[in-house]
Amino acid sequence: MTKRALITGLTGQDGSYLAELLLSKDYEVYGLRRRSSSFNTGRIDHLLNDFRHDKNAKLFLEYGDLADASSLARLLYRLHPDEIYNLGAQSHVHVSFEMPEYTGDVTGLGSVRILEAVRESGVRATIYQASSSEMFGSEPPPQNENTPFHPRSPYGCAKVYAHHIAVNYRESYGMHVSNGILFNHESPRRGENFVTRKITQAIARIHCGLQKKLYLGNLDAKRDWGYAPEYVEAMWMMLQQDTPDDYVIATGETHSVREFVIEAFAHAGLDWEKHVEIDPVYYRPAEVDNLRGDASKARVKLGWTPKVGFDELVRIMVDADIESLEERLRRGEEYIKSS
Ligand code: NAP
Ligand code: G4F
Repeated sequence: MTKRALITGLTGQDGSYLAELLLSKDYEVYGLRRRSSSFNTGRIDHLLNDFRHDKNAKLFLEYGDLADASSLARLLYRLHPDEIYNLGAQSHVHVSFEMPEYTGDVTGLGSVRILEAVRESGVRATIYQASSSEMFGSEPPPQNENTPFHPRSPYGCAKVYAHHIAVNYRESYGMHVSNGILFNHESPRRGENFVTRKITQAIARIHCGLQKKLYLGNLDAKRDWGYAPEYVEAMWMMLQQDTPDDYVIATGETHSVREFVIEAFAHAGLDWEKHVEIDPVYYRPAEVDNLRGDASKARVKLGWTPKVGFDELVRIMVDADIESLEERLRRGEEYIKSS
């Protein structure tokens, strides 16, 4: 029988790749869409177009919001999904310092609203909660499932709450809820204000003569960066297990922001030192200095291993941004901006 999945955060980076994965497995996919004054479906328009005017459509968008419990409950009663992926969040760490309460509401309480809607409706779904390596904060690497949490941002604190409440619902009500503690994962669909994509988009603009300078914050922070399409496979694998559990998903390698900059500019044949400047506006009140995950448990129990390494990830992102900008310029869509 066709399986039905509900994804919150469908319009984000991970939601779009997960939808592709589930559609390729013949799922019926329902996604939460926030009301917005402008279109927010750019990452999934190619999928929606596939189903335009198709009576056998398998991808559906539903208005709702993680801050609005009644919209979530209504969806659960109506859809009865087999699998729920809670990916929706105010996911930007720096922004969370400016909007701590909102971040706590959506990223933290949003998870308990989903869990309560499942419990109240009696839907027997397996549930994925998007936990984060940001929860480890200042704990030294390598971080695994037994590493204590020491969040360093309102976002990290909200994710710790969401993580613990997921475990609590598993233990209290026997619900099949799994936490994926994912380390940073990137792609050409990464949000434009996360550091990797900010760098690769700027490189494309510099390459095309539209920009001269790129302003960044802390170049010394280290992250364990993987490739997003591989990480959504791990989410799906978690929900196919007989018993729910928590898993770290990571590459096991760490690189500084400076290394990402050097590698990315070199790939485009540019001298980074001529273009990159530091602007303290991008420093955070508290920083997470060094993340490197140990995903042994996922390798053994799920059979999940990452394939795309750091250099390849950088190349994929730089090439995609240059190609996409050149195409837009050919079509005359890009207007000249200088920085
Ligand atoms: P993203 O690109 O920022 O996408 C976030 C999604 O959440 C978007 O679809 C967004 O909708 C939606 N959203 C925001 N506020 C919402 C609200 N109030 N109600 C409903 N939906 C809302 O994030 P991502 O990189 O795909 O990450 C997916 C999840 O994994 C997030 O929970 C993130 O915190 C977590 N995570 C990410 C990483 C990573 O490295 N990418 C690592 C660990 C954990 P709009 O499109 O309308 O903005
Ligand atoms: O790309 P970032 O904004 O990602 P960050 O803070 O690691 O958070 C991402 O990964 C988490 C998993 O660990 C997710 F849970 C979260 O949702 C998000 O996807 O920043 C990476 C590093 C930071 O140390 C930051 O200080 O890059 C440094 N950085 C330096 N200059 C910058 C900049 N970050 C941003 N966004 N913009 C800069 O100009």
